[in-house]
Amino acid sequence: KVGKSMYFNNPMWPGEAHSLKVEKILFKEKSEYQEVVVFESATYGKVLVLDGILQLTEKDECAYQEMIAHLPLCSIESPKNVLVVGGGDGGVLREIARHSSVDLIDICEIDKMVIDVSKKFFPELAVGFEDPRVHLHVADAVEFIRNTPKGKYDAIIVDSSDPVGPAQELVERPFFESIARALRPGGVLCNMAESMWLHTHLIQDMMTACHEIFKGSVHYAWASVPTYPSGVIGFILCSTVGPPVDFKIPVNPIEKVEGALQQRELRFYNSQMHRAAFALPSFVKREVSCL
Ligand code: AAT
Repeated sequence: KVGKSMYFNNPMWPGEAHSLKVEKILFKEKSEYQEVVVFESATYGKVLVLDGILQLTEKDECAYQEMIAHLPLCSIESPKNVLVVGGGDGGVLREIARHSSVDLIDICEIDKMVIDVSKKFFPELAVGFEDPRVHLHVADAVEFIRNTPKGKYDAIIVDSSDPVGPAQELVERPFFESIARALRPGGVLCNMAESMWLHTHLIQDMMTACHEIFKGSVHYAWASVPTYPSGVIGFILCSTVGPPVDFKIPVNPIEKVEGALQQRELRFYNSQMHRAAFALPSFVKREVSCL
């Protein structure tokens, strides 16, 4: 409501709601897939909401986008071909573009309205689309990955919404199987993987599937993002069989990149944060069996 707060409650986090004070609603429309809302908040800048779930705020988007992009890309030498699933706001593209070794950045986002809205209201994220290496595919990622040639990508980043609505299939086995096929030997996946405080069962299911499908390494990492439910977000990092990948050691540190691509300073990611992201609380180690 205008002048009041917007509450975010969802069956994904029953019994709790999160809220931000609304200064002004800037956009509200239903796309073919979901309800898209943008509002100006009192303390976190502009906010993007899809189907009543907060996707990003201007204040803390850096933490999520920088970590989901640089955790995988700094873990391998000279990544060249990268695919983003979801991520229609462009923030992850902006981060990938910092890597000068990258030649091709494909993005597969299902909802054109998210892209248009980001270009209008979130230019600091949508700037990612301006990089000439970016190729946009407006399509369902499940279909897109199924039709991707085997071994095409060095890295795939799944920046998708929570598994309700159009992203439901993105946490299921067949999707992980087609991702593993689309990666080259020793290629890497970084998948948004919810909150360790709220979703240990979902994390367990995703980790089990990934262990069976990706025969290289599989790890869980996390970062603080204050406006996501419970204030943290996790990532599953996997590699396919091939040259071994030790995700905990950033062999391709981003700090060494200089010049135009670094015009916007990194706000959250650095090599220490990379290493720290893999340290897990004892209860998570106990409750998620394959960590
Ligand atoms: N960059 C941070 C915001 C996101 S956006 C997630 C995107 O995934 C949305 O734009 C949505 O339209 C897109 N998406 C959902 N399903 C599909 C699909 N099947 N194929 C392609 N794109 C899809 C993520 C925020 C995470 C929130 C954590 N609580």
